Amino acid sequence: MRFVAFWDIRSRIARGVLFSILVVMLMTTLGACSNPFGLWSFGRTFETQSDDDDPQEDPPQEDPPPEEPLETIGPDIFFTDAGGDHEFYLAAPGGGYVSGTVADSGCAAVQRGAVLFHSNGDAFLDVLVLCGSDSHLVFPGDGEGSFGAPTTIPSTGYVAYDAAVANLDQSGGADIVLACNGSNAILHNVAEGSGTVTTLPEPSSESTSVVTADFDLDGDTDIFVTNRGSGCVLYSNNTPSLWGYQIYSGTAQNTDAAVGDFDGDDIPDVFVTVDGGYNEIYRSQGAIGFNEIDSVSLDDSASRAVAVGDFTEDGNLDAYVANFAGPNRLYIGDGNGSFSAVSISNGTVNPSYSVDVAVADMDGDGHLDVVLASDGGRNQIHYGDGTGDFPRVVDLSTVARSTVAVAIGETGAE
Ligand SMILES: [Ca+2]
Ligand SMILES: [Ca+2]
Ligand SMILES: [Ca+2]
Ligand SMILES: [Ca+2]
Repeated sequence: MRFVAFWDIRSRIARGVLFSILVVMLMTTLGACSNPFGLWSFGRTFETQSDDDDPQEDPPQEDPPPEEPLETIGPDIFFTDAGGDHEFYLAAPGGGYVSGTVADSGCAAVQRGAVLFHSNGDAFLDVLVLCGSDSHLVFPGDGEGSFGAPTTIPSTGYVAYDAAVANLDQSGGADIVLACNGSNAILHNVAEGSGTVTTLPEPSSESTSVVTADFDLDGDTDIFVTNRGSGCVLYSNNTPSLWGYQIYSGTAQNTDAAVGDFDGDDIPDVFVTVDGGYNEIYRSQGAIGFNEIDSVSLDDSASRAVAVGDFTEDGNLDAYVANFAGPNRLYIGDGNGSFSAVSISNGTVNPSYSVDVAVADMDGDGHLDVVLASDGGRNQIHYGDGTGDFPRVVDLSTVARSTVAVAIGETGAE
């Protein structure tokens, strides 16, 4: 047993020595490697060391992108004020408006018209303010929201209540049509300073507004005037200075007009507002003039102005009517010359007193909005939602105004 035990012991010793030798050999072999476990930690450590400890390896810091100038949204707004402090709202970058006033100390009897047009050959829109029977004022815009000292254009001697700009004589630049209490007139090539005046045939008095279009489809621009003293008048253009006219037997007390093809025959028609009666549609048949005058369905009280557009986004023109008394009204066109009317709230601040209206997408959301001029309330924007409703109302002026007209346009460089 001892012998067996001796060899057993030696055998155990031998196995222990052999195991030790193997371990030493293994450690020696492993020691030849840098660090077998470092293969796992290498990557992590590299990344960390590279980011934290070695600035030479930092990726270059990119400069922030240069700031793009914020685009303005929507046109600028000019309100003509009977008190002579006209309001101007310059569309601000990114939305909203910056307000200013254009003092008018030289206009004794500010009338309704507000017209933005190019009067002096530069790239910026200027504004025409009508001054009764005195010389009218043209404030030159600088494209940045300021208007310089006014120049004048001569009066024809009659009180001018409205104006429109068009190239009526097919020569030079813009001509101005004046709707007057007295003879209506064309001032030719105002920007060129021609000074030529054409007096239009005067079949009526108390003209209140004027619009232009090629109503008889002969290729030149004709004139349509509303009157308080009679029905409306179509002046047919027989250039350069001969003008025929036709007076229509529609309701008197007409206050404003807006042009659109309401019945889909590609001939321009006219929506006419009436102060204290049914508003009317004059439907042109082309060469033979307006052979149909239709009253629209509701009797608005004191309709003062109208602007047209497809507020319901169904492809048919609608008409937004500004009423001095009672709520404004949206006349929803059916595309065949007929309308159904819905009342529009003027908002909580300005329940009434609307005297003029302009239409555009003022906030760039794709839906038409209206800018309302108020004589006795605050001037406002009513933002449309594309269904014929105007759920968002924003006051522009902070106090009640004595506004008589509104004009909108891009007054900056074009
Ligand atoms: Ca014509
Ligand atoms: Ca038509
Ligand atoms: Ca529509
Ligand atoms: Ca809009």
